[in-house]
Amino acid sequence: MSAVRQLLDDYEKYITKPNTELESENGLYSRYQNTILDKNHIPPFWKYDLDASANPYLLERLGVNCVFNAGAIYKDGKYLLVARIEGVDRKSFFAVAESDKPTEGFRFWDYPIQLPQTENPDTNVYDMRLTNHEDGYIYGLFCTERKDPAAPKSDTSSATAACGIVRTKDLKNWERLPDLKTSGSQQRNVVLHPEFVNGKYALYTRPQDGFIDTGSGGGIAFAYTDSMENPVIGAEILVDEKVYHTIKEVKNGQGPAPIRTDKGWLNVAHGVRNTAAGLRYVVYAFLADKDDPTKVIHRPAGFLIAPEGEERIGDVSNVVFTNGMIANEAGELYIYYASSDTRLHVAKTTIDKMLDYLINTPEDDLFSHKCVDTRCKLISKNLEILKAGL
Ligand code: M1P
Repeated sequence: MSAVRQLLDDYEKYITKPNTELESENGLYSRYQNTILDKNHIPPFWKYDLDASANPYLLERLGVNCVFNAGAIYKDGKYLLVARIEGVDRKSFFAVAESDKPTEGFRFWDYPIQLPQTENPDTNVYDMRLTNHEDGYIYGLFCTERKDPAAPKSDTSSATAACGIVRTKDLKNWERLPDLKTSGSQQRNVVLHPEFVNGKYALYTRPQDGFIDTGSGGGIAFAYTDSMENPVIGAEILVDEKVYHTIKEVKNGQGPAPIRTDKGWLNVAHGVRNTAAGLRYVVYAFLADKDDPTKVIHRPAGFLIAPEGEERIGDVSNVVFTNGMIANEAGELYIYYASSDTRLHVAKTTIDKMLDYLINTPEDDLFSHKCVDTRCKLISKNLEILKAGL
């Protein structure tokens, strides 16, 4: 068999291997044995020059480092992910991967997305959130990163983050809109709400003072714009603030666009805390009022998903991050989460289970002694039940 044939066969075998649901550790969701997307899902013809005369040693010419943080959408019975792919040159870009199934068989379309540019080209782009908006478009909001123009010449690492915007109807033809104009100096993790609110487009924002530090930016906020062709937001209303000694004490950010349920808006986000080993990113959830998405009505304490086992290790270790989830007609919910900025996984649950979790899990008591009181109440209730006999 030729070396090229071998490459193509290995790739085909890898991307079509079945995935196994693992036993749930908490009753709420289950993980899967294999990753959904990683660098081995990249088609060989994106990396190698397959012309034997130009590449006699069959070397990779354009390597890929990792595949992670993916936006997600369910369209015409297909599960579609817009993944963040990072080349070995550190530049991230987007590509669509498609499957008939939510947990396996994702295959990238032949070409990555060739993102139209504004007059101020993006140096780097990442973390697209897809929103199927009631205006009829699918919007993709992502972080566009550029060199900080205010940095001194010798500083070749300071950057600025802003929200780039594209829209499409088919994920093939993308229209670039102007970047979001906000009063704060930087923005990341901006997400479009799927419905008009008070007749306006509504956005989840995450104002931040610096590129990494959110500083005075207090958490996930909510803001309005009259149009997406001229996206300008005014006041940012704090929806879910960062809080001392919680899983979101350093910063947080909206995950995918929230899902409307009969009990309210189901939101999934990421929270970041500090440790001696650096920042730790976890995924958490909250429920907002169905008539007022700015009003959080349930905040279960702690994380929903935290990095486990091999998920802990990667280019940026101790991180799980999500910007994509899909609810299907069967009421199943798939949360696509990446680990350690390296690979993409899926967690499977249902809308009903998530609502039960959101509504009935106690909120964070914020003090150890109060958390112990809450736990003791549960223990004494359970001991009564056990004493009475099962
Ligand atoms: O490295 C972890 C994550 O860091 C950023 O998230 P945040 O803006 O909340 O710090 C993003 O760059 C994200 O892509 C990355 O996964």
